[in-house]
Amino acid sequence: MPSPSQPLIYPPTRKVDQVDNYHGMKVADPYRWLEDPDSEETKAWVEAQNQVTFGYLTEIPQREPLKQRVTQLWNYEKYGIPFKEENRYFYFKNDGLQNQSVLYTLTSLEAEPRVLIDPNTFSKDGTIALSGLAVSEDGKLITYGLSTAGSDWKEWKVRDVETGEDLSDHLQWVKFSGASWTHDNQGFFYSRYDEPKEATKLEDINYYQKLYYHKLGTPQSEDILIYHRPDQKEWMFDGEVAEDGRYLIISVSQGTDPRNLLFYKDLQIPDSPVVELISEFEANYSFIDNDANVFWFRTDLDAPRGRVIAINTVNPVRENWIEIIPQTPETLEGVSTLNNQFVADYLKDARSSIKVFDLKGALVREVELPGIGSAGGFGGKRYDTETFYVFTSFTTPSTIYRYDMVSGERTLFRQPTVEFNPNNYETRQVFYHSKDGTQVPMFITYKKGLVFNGNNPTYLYGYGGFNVSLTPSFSVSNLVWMEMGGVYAVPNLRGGGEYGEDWHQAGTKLNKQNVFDDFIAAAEWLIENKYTRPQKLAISGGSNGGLLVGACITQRPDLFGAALAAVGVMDMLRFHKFTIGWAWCSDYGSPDNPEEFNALYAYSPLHNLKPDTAYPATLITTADHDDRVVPAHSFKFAAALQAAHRGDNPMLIRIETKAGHGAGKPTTKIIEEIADKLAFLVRSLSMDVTVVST
Ligand code: X99
Repeated sequence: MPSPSQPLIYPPTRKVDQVDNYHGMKVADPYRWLEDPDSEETKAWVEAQNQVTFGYLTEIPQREPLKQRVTQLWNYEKYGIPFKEENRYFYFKNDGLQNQSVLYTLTSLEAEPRVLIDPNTFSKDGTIALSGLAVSEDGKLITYGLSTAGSDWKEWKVRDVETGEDLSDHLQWVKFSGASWTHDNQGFFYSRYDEPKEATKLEDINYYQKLYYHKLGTPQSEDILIYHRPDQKEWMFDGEVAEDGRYLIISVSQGTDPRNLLFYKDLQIPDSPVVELISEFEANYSFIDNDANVFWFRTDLDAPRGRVIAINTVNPVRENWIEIIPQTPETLEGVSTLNNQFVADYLKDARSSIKVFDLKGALVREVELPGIGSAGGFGGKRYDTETFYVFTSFTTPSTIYRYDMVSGERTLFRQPTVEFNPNNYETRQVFYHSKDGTQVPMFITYKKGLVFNGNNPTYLYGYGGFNVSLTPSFSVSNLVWMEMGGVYAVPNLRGGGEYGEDWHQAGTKLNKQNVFDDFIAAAEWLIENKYTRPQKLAISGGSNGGLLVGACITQRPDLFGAALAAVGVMDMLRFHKFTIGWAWCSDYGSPDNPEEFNALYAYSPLHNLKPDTAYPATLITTADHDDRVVPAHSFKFAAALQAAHRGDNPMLIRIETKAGHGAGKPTTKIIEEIADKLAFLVRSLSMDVTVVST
C-alpha cells in the first residue's frame, strides 16, 4: 500500500503508435485507447489508478477530521428562491445533509409547506437528481426532469401538484433543454435528440436537436415536431412561451456561442408559420417580455456590455428598433419585468447591482442590497409586486429576501445559520496588471489578522471562459480552508463575462493564452505582495477551469505547489469529437482550422508536458458519467503527466463513480470529494494543521 512517505508507483499505461496529421503536423496520441471507457483495459486502468489515489489520500491524517469538519459546517438548512404560479408558492429546501434538495409547495407564505418532489426517494444513494422543472399556468401540474448518475441526459415526467401523483407522461432523450407550458395547460414545448446507441450514449456526438410539443396524456412518439433543421446539425432550440401566452419564442444557438437567432410563432393561429425575427448570428438577443407586438430584448448588438431594445414585430426593420435602456459602464446580465417595470441585473467589477427602470427606460431606483456580493432572482410575472432574491458573498451563506417592488422594501425571508463568525474574515478586491498590461480584478478572502509573510497557504481559483462571470459566493469548502489559515483568491480572468462580450472575446480562440497569462499574473501578484510563495500556492479549476489549471502547470511548473484540475478539457485537438464538445469551438476555435490548430496545439495541456519535469503535486478529478467533458481528457492527461513527471510530488487521478460533470451530485459524494481535495492540499503544501470540529 503506497503511503505519502513512500514514492508512488503508478499503474503502467500501455502506449500505442497512434499518430495523426493535422495540417501537415504529425501529432502522437499514445493513450488513444483510454478514450474507450467501456473496454476491459480502461476499466482496469481506472480501478488501478483509484487504488493508488485512495491509498495515498487515506494515509493523510487530516483527511477524516477534514471530512468531519466539512460535514459539520455543511449541516445547515438551505433554501432556494421561492417562485409562484397562480397563488401557489414553490421552493427547494435542503435540511442540511440531504443528498438532494426537496421541492415544497405551499398556498401562502404562512401556510404549512408540503413535499411535492423528494428526489431522495428516487434512489438510495442520491444519484437521481431533479434537473429542471416547469409549472403549468394554472399551478396544477408540474413537469420535471430527472438525471441519473450525473449525466446530461434527462427524462421528463409530469406530476399533479394537488395529489402528488405522477401522470403517464414520460419523455426521453432530452438534453440541453427546459420546458415551457402552453397557457391552456394542455402540454409543453421542449427540445430533444434522436435516441442514441445505448452502448455509446455517454460519448457520441450530439447534433440535430429538435423542438417538440408534448401534449399531455399522449406517448412521446406522438409529440409534434415544431422546428428542426436537417441542414444545420449544430443548431439548438430553446422554445419559450411568452407570458402573454400568445407567442412561442424560439431562440436558436450554435453551441456555446452567445450570438443567437430569434424566431417566433403565433400560438393563436392554427398552423402559424415560424417567423424569423433575427435571422443572422450577429449578436445576443435575450427575450425579456412583450406588449402585444412590441418585443423587448436584452442585446449586446453595438453594446458589448448589454442594453435593452424594443422591436415592433409589425415592422421589425432595424431602423425602427428603439433603445430603451442604453449601455452603461456596468455589464447588464439579465432583465425581468415586475410591477410593469424592468428589473435589470448589472455587474460592476464582478459585484451585483440591481436597478429598476420604467418601461420607457427611466431609472426608478437602485435596489439596496444587503452588502457587496452577488444577488439573483427577481422572478415573477409582469404585474407582480412581490418578488424574491438571493444574496451571497464569500462570507455570507445564501440568504433569501422578499422584495416589494412598490415600496422598494426588502424583508428577510430565510437566513441560514452556519456555525462560524463572518466577522472573523475579510474580503478585499484588488486590481492587478496581466502580462499585456490589462487590469484584472481579484477577490481575496482570509481570516482577519493575516500576516503578510509570504508563507500563507493560498488557494487560487479560476475559470476564464464562455462568458461565465465569477461573482462572490459562500462555500463551506473555502470556509474550512480559511479556518486553517488559508487565503482564498478568485481573479476575474478574460474569457469571462464580467466586463461584457469584449472581455469574453479577449479570452477566446487566438486570444486564449490571455486567460492563462491572467491566471499566472494573479499568482505572481500574490507572491509579490507577500500573501504566499510557490510552495504554498495551489491552483484549482473545473471544466474550462480544469483546462486553465492543466495549461498553467505545463507553462509554469515552478510557480505552484499544488494543482487541482477537475473535469477538465485537456486534449485540445480532439475535444470536438465527443458529445457537445463541438459547441465549444465558439471559445476555443477548431482543430480543423489551421490557424486555430496552431493556437490550440501551443497550449493543449496533453500536448505540452515536457519529459523529466518537476510538476506541482497534482490531483486530477473526473467521473465515469461525465458526458459534458468526457473522462478521456483526464485519463489521457493523467497518464501523460505520470510519464513526464520527475520527482516525489504525487500525480494522481481520482475517478468518481455514478457521477458526472457536477450538476446533481449527491451531498455525500460532494463532501467526500472536498475532504479529499483539502487533505491533498494540506499534504502537498506541508500545512501543519490540526483540524477540529466543535
Ligand atoms: C456547455 O457546454 C453547455 C451546453 N449547452 C449548449 C447547453 O451548448 O446546456 C446549449 C445550447 C442551448 C441551450 C442549452 C445549452 N457549457 C456551458 C460549457 C460552458 C458553458 C461547458 O460545459 F458555456 F457555461 N463546457 C465544458 C465548456 C468547456 C468545458
